[in-house]
Amino acid sequence: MSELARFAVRGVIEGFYGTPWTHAERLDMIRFMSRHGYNAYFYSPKDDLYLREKWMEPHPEAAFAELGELIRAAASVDVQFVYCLSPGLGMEYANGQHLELLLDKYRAMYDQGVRCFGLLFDDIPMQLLHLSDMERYEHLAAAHVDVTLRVWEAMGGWADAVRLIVCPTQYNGLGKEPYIRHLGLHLPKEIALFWTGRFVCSPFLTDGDALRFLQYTGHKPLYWDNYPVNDLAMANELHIGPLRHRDPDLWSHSEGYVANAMSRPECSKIPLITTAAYLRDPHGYDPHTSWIEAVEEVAGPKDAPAFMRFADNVQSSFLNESESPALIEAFLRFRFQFTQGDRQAAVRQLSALFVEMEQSAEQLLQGMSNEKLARECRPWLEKYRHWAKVGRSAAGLVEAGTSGRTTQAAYHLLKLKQWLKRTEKLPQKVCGQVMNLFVEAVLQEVRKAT
Ligand code: LTM
Repeated sequence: MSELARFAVRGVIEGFYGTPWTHAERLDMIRFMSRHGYNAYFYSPKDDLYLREKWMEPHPEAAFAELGELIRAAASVDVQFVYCLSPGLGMEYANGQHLELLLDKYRAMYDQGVRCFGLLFDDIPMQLLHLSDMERYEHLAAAHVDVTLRVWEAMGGWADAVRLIVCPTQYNGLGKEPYIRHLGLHLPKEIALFWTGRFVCSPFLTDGDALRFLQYTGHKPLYWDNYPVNDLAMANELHIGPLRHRDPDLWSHSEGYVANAMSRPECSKIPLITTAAYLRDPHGYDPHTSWIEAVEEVAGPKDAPAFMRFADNVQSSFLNESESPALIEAFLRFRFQFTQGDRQAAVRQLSALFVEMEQSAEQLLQGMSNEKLARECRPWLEKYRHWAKVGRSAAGLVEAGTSGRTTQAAYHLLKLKQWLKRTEKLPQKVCGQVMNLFVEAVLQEVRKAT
């Protein structure tokens, strides 16, 4: 790896909607991040009311004390603690008192040792909301520039130098949209701009797009990558697959890279380890190799093989369309052998596949050494176990059907339908459509035969 091929900011943002991490989870995550070469933790859980809806109010005493502890813990392992506020839902940008309240809130954290701040305007309406603002500003971008510059100016008067990062309301696209262009062209380069790439969840982040963003806005983007986050519409997906499709020279065209994590911190560690590998050596990064290493580390050596079998069926996301690749391969082998070769051997292998699937699910559900990982994955592991039951019934049906044992075949058919009904009620995304398609093919054969 070249010494220079390195992202300046290598961050994780607690920036999701949903249950925020606990204090203990944050402390653990900060130590984990430091071990893996991350250098910035962004505190911005959408559901901490005191960052967003109640941004004007001070944090309750206990929460404030915990934030202090986090700031010190981060500093002790060379991780920058970035304190982010999202005032856009209630702030009158033209209101001097509101600005004072915002600065007071930042200042309280500065006094605790924070030297890097986020001013986040994501997920608010694109229009000005208050009459006073409509009278003073031409549009939302003008208001955001004004308030950012006033915050920046005030921070400039503090004894120590600080860094300010802004998340624009329009944080994805090409960079040439009027709002983001106005923001970029009116804010000094020292103020970094978050950008999620072309989309909210961008399947690809490319050098070309980063260069165009610079050209349009005058700023290199600071990537806010919405992976592995799985909030809102993605809540049934478990994003434990490896990071993919981020160009290897992005580090030189950006201010840095920040991964938005899942509300499940232990699960997040798997993709975050792969992301750390990418950030460390973007040219040498191999998603699959890094993924195996990550599972080994988080699940532990005893459970890693079973966990890998499970994980293969929950890796699909906007980064990776491939569903259950190992299962697909096994089904293709089965079909070939069943139609062209030794039918009995084909059925035996199919049965063994589902027995192993069920055993893996049981092992992970009942006795994983990383209990926290098991707890966080439980709904997906349950669905995986259900699919194994469906598969076992299907294999039993094929086996009995091909050897002419009709009573047993009828029994397995009944079981298959029962398990299928139960499985389809579980909303978690496991195996995508692969198991459904397999079962449909089996049922079609049954229909033909009867
Ligand atoms: O992406 C940004 C800048 N903001 C929000 C995040 O808080 C949220 O976690 C992601 C994923 O749903 N999408 C957003 O719009």
